[in-house]
Amino acid sequence: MKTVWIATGNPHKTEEFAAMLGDDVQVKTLKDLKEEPEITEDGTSFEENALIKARALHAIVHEPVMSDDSGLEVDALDKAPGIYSARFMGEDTDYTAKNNAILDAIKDKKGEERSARFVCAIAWIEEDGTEHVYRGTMEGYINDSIKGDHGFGYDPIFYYSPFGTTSADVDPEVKNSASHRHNALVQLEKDWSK
Ligand code: ITT
Repeated sequence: MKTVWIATGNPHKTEEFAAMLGDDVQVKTLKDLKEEPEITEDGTSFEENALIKARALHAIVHEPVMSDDSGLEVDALDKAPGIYSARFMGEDTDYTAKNNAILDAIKDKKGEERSARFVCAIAWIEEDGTEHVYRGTMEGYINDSIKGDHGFGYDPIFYYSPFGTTSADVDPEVKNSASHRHNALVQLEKDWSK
């Protein structure tokens, strides 16, 4: 059975990769290493950070590696939190506080002024070191309140028009069929199955 490593500690991401790669691929993550490497995400773009994570793991396992760097861009906040989405207000701050801070920061903005998007860069490094990077987005708005119990992170404040509600307020399969991660994975899948 083929093994693909995912350079992540985030179980939500691992689940989406595993579903896309199918049953004949064994998925391993940073959690399967004897010791997790310290990875400093000091790139200036989602793509750079995705490559930093994938290269760090590829240097250890020398097998195919994939990684995901993602986040929320709020246009009224100059695209913040962007690549700092996980670190915004501190890694250990809960998402109710982070989401409320964003709602508060743009409370005077209306309609189109509340535009935002989820962005996902996925890196794939083949066993021989060949590198690929893909970008997927999901365009929406910041809702006027927290809504929904599914998903993770910023889903409860991300209004997606085709859903008519937030990405936390629909079943995970529904979100995953339209998400930024899905849109990047679809591109990877085309090259993967070549
Ligand atoms: P790894 O680096 O270990 O993969 P991470 O969660 O730290 O996991 P990132 O550095 O890529 O990942 O940060 C992404 C953050 O962006 C994530 O923690 C969420 O806050 C947000 N985010 C990304 N995708 C999201 C989604 O589908 N729904 C809601 N929030 C999302």
